[in-house]
Amino acid sequence: MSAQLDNQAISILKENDLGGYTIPTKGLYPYQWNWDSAFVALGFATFNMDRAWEEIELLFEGQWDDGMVPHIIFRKDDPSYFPGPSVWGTTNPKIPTSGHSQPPVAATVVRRLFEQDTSAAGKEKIKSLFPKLLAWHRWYHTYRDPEGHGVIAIMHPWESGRDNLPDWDNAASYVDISDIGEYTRKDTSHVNPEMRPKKIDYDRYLAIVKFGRDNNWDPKIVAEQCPFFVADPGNTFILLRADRDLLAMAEALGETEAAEELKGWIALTEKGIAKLWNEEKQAFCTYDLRNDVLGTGISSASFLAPYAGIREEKYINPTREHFDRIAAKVNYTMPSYDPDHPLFESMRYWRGPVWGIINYLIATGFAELGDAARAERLRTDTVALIEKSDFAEYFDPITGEGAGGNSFSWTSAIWLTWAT
Ligand code: 2M8
Repeated sequence: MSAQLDNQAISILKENDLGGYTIPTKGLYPYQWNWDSAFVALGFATFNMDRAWEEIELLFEGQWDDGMVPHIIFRKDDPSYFPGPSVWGTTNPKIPTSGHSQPPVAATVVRRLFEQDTSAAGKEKIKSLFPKLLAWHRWYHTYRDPEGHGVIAIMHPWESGRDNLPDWDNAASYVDISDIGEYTRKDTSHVNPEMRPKKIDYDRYLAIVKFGRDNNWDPKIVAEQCPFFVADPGNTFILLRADRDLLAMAEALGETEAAEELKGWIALTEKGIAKLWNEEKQAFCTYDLRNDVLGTGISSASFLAPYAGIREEKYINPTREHFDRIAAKVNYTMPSYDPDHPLFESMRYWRGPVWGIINYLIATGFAELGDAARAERLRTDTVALIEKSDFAEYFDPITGEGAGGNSFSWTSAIWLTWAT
């Protein structure tokens, strides 16, 4: 079974390879996505290291002058996806891109490639990628944490990568949707609409894109005025982890000034996460910085504290308890949203389904904590899901049914690098 699935996963990555960069899946997502490409690089690294580096290098071709690495790189216009480059209206001189970022997993991936590839060429790759990664992290800390709270905000649900998470609903309800005009979605022609965000979500997504476009995607204006600006435990923990990985690379490269800058960000975030801790829920939640509201929902990102290197028992013990509560409730961990919450929906995208990449991140954290049992539960559940339902985009945590797109790149990559 395993060898057959290995071959299938390799074939999917090759089929979705459009020449140096990989699309998440045909039809539904025909462009290069930011964190998808980072995970895909881990998959390629299991059988073709050069191709793994290339995936990351092509992602950074889309980097903006201010350091931001966009969430989509539009290498050629494809009418099967909405919203395409003309809706974003960005002015990046190099390649058309979207106007905001996505979870910064790339530095963590690059560190792994660097450790795997001990060749002289590997050293050259990292030397050229290091300043680009550092600039991106600096952009995040400057513009998505403008007041220095030590937590990272998103300006659009898409920036979290967890698009229709119930935790965005309240903050997004303040976004004025009266001026968005007519539009036609494409996603619901590829996938059952029951597995996708609702119309009200898309109305709000487009209103925020309009805000960005009207303000030339200026990150300073975004920080001051964007109608949606919510601190995300996902991006905060992922960046904290990535800062630590970048610090390890800075030390290996003798980049002392950068190392000091990274240490400052790490110290700030280690303290800042207290702002996301909901004492009553005993969990890490979102924080709506525009409206000053601490969220109450527990999502899969609430379990990323170990991955971020957080070790305080006051955080870790309740995190384990929530894990066990949820694990007892579903057949397959980790649902993207708390199954005890009234807004949980087992098949609707980021409101309940299991995502292989998130399982991989959470399990990495638990394993590093020495918590092999919980890490292994995540891995064996992921294996069981893929064996049952193939390389789907996401899975129902109760039935194990696959959902969204199929022949999905990051599910294949996660299989190759971790689950198999
Ligand atoms: C999903 O998001 C895109 C927008 O970025 C979409 O639905 O159109 C999310 O799952 C996101 O995390 C992912 O990177 C992207 C491509 O797989 O699809």
